[in-house]
Amino acid sequence: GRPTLAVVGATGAVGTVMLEILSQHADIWGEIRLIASPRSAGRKLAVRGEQVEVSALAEEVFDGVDIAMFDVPDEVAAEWAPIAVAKGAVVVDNSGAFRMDPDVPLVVPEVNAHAARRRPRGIVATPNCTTLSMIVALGALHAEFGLRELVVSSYQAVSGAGRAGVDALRRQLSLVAGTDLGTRPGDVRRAVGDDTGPFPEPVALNVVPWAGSLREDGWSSEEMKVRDESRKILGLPKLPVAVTCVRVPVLTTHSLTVHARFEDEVTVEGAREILATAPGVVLFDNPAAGEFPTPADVTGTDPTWVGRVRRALDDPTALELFVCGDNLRKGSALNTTQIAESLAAETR
Ligand code: 11C
Repeated sequence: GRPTLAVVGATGAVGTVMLEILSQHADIWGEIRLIASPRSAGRKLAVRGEQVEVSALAEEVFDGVDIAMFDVPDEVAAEWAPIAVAKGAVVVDNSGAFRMDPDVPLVVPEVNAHAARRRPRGIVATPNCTTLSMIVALGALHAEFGLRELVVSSYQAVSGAGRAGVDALRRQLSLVAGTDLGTRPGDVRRAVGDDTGPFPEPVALNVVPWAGSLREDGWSSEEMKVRDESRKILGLPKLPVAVTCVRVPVLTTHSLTVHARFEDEVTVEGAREILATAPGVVLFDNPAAGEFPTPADVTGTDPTWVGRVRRALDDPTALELFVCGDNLRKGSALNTTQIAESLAAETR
């Protein structure tokens, strides 16, 4: 029979998109079991056109499960993924708990699908949404040109911080809408008030150079993830990576500016050819016609969109790119689902 799938964290921002994607790929799974915190147990959610009741996370919900997709906080994944594995499931985990474990592959199917085969802990990890929003395009360029260095800035959507992030921006937008706020010192901050949700500063009418928690020497956890995860996925453990992560008032779709340096001289024509043909990448780059990717167009789509492809003016081995990816689709739910579906194909 067809394999049984568990979706752990089914009610979150990413879980919701997982259920949409599962509904579009209806013929892969037998039973789909929805699991969430006890707070959400008993709720009914639509998947494949049917209402399915959400079960509370507990050992017995993994009985008979072949594959479990997890989208829960790190500490919940750290505790419960091994329990699901002990019950016989393979876990595809979207948290940060296992990504850098040498015995857990960190997989982006377009870049390193083969890595999923060696999974001694029974867990396959899927990267952070910021890493994922650029890595398919960079993987394609790396395969051809050999990546030597990355310098990246992100423009991250609030849904990266889940429903709480979306709620915070919506609430703040309603507080500043239709005003002339933004012209006097501190006026946006006063209008938004002290409750800035999961962000350290107001995010409406603002740009916040921070995501995640404080790490050593002033780096943020999000910046360290982009560096560590990119190195692991690309198999370049010493790749120099400089990252600045920035939150912007966008609901969905992370954007990044990328300066990528390669082994030898590159041409824009060569890069465009690779990007135009790489699976999972859309080249949308015609500034003369006003064509470059923006979150307004990218949201709700699957690929990584690339525009503004230029050769660095002062370094013939480097390219400048602007990249956008839907952080809830390829950035998390879609990548997780793709991995789970390839594992399902193995079990047949
Ligand atoms: C954000 N990328 O946009 C983060 C959230 O390691 O999966 C995802 C954190 C993670 O806030």
